[in-house]
This record gives sequence, structure tokens and C-alpha cells, in this order.
Amino acid sequence: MEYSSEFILQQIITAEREAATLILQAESINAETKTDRRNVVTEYDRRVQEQLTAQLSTALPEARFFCEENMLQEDPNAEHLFIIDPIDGTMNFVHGMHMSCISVAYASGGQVLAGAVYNPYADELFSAARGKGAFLNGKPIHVTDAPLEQSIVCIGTSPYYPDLTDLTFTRMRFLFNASLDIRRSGSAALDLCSVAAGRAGLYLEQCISLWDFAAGLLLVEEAGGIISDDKGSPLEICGRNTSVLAGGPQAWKDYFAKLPE
Ligand code: LIP
Repeated sequence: MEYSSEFILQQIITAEREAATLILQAESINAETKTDRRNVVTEYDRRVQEQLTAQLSTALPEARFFCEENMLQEDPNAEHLFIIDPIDGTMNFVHGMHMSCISVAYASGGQVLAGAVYNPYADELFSAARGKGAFLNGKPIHVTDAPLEQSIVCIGTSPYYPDLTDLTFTRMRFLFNASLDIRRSGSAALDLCSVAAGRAGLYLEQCISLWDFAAGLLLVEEAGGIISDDKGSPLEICGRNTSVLAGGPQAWKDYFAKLPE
């Protein structure tokens, strides 16, 4: 069955806003370790994901899911696929830092067609349908066309991958010197929203998962930005982890022009 991207986007937005009450009302949050002390999950990650998948399955019965929790990772090339990070910025959530969001994208045949990222603490909902522009709480947003030297840069530290720490901090030093300043929010999805809204000129992280970036990818593209891996190659909706570099056109080009050999 065919669905318009606008219909699907509205289902995502409704589901995110309803599930966000679980985050805002959370009490006594207990972190459980997944792969190591930095990669944690809470009952709220699971409950938000369960609520989102149930609600979106009702709207699109044939939908498949690729999610961060509970090993619910179906075919990334499915005709109807929801890609879900129920709480992006889980470590912030555990520590009460109020920099977390719900990120949901819809893809068909490996192309993202709709996506929304909701930060319930700020009541900021970023949304996009392919070819229809990007919005923050219903108002159009656009990336900045500032050069890198006049931009704030968001950096992710890929804390689950310590073998990338040296490279991460080498790039961080380069970007600190090449830009106005750097920021580390703890949420890849919110960093991509900052780029889409023109708040940050660039975002770089060496290794994140599909659910971290799928919605942000569309937001950046629909806001007039460029998103790739850190070598400039297009990102694939394939389920493999990847580096991500996203920015306004000038800052994105400046990255490669100024990057030391
Ligand atoms: C997090 C990302 C963050 C990255 C962390 C983690 P989670 O997502 O948003 O940018 O540095 O390693 O992947 O695990 O909180 O959903």
C-alpha cells in the first residue's frame, strides 16, 4: 500500500509527542550496561520504543522496524521501514542533563522519506518530508552558509569505540582551531538538528549507528545542507555504523579544504 510522506510524518510526530511524556515523567532512572560502562540503556528507552512501534504498526501494519533496543533490527531496505532511536542521548537522560530526544525516520527501499526529532525538554520538534523542506515547530529552517571559521562545530566523541578516541580528539583540535568553538551535546540527532537549524555550521562524529542519524540526515538535506561520511561519501541506509560529517555547504567544503594531510 502507498502512503504519502506527509501522512507518515504526521504519524511519527503524533507518536513522538505521546511517547515523550514517558521521558518527562521519568523517575528513579536506572542505567543498565550494554556493551560497556558508557553504553547504557534504561527501562524508559525500552518503554518509549515499545510505545512507538505499537503506535506506528497500527498506522502502517506492514511496517518493519530498525531500532536501537531489544535487537529489533529488520531489513534496512524494506518497503516500509521505521528507524527508531527511542532516547538519543541516553547518558544525558540518566544524569538529568536534559539534552535528549526521540528520533524516528521512515525509509523505503533504503531512502529516507520522512523524519522527526523531538526534544521534549525544549519542546522543539524538528521535522521533514523529502522534497518539502525542514521545519522547527512548523517554521521553516535552513542551514547557515557561514564559513567554517565563522561557525560553531558540534562534535560527537563515539564513546562506545575507544579505538577511535585518538582520531576523534585530533579532529576536535583541528576543528577547534578552524572554527569559532566546539560543542559536545551527547546526542547525534540533536547535533544534526542544530546543523539543520543553522545553529551549528558543522557536525562530525567518527562512529554512530543508523538510528542516531537517519532522521537528522533528511533534516539536514531538506534544510539545504550536505551530509556524508567523514571522507565525503554519501551515507547508506544499510544498518552499518559510519562516520558522519554534516554542515552548511561552505563549512562542509572548508572542512576538506583545511583538513591537514
Ligand atoms: C549516542 C549518540 C552520541 C554518541 C553516543 C551515542 P545514544 O546515542 O547520540 O552522539 O556519541 O556514542 O551513540 O546511545 O544515547 O542513543
